[in-house]
Amino acid sequence: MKRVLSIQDISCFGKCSTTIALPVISAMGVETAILPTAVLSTHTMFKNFTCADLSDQIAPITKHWQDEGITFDGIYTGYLGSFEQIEMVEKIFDTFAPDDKTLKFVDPVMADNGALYPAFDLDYAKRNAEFCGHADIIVPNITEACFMTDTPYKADMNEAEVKALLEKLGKLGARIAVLTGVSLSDGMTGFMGLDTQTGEFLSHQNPRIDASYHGTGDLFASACVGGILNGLPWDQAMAIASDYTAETIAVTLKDPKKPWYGVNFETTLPSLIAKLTVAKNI
Ligand code: PXL
Repeated sequence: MKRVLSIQDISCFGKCSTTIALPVISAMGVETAILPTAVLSTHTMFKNFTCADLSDQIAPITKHWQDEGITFDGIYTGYLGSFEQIEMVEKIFDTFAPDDKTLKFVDPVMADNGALYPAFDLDYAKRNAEFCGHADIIVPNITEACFMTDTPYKADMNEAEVKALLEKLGKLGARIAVLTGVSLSDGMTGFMGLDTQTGEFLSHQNPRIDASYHGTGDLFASACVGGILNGLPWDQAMAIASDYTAETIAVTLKDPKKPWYGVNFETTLPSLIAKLTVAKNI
């Protein structure tokens, strides 16, 4: 069984980051270890959330893993809280992913809809850009990509603009640069990625649903990581992840008791596994 390490916060209530990565990747048949970077009472869309930074736990935890000879087939990072934590994760890459056998998958969570999240500033975005250079695959949304590449933000970029942004992202150093939240035609949304080794652009679109839910970026990224560690090519893993995320948003919207703080990803997990099974048997 493949084994992945997910490095991000635990938002105890609210469905995002670790509380999505752990169930989704595990359900895809990949052993999932976690390194929590902070514990929050809820995610940051709630008011008055508590937050305990766990930076001082990172070195002792990873030292213990080293002593135990623990290894990973992939490392997936999401929401990180500080410059210090980015530096710690770079060291974890050096220690636990010293060669290109271990997948380094970075979702540089820090912004959306044209704005940085309140905890972050432009210097943090630049630091994240440098960090992305250490990854194999990066999956920023358009806002994050713009902040990392000094590109003016535009909500609706056309295909040529998306490709130009991907070229700039590719120069950060990751082999595969993927932009999420890309709309290539009216009423559709999805991703477009660039394989910097072949120069090939690949994209996938789903019907756009006008609802914005917390945690859907984490859902997409987690399903991508699960698919890739199941041996699927990155673009196929991402197409399945994109279909799963779109289906989950649609199902959530139909729920009369739908929670405002997150999506019903639990309901659609069987469908994700079915998509994965079909893809693996082709
Ligand atoms: O879904 C990304 C995410 C993860 N963790 C925390 C967040 C966010 C997005 O805002 O606040 C704590």
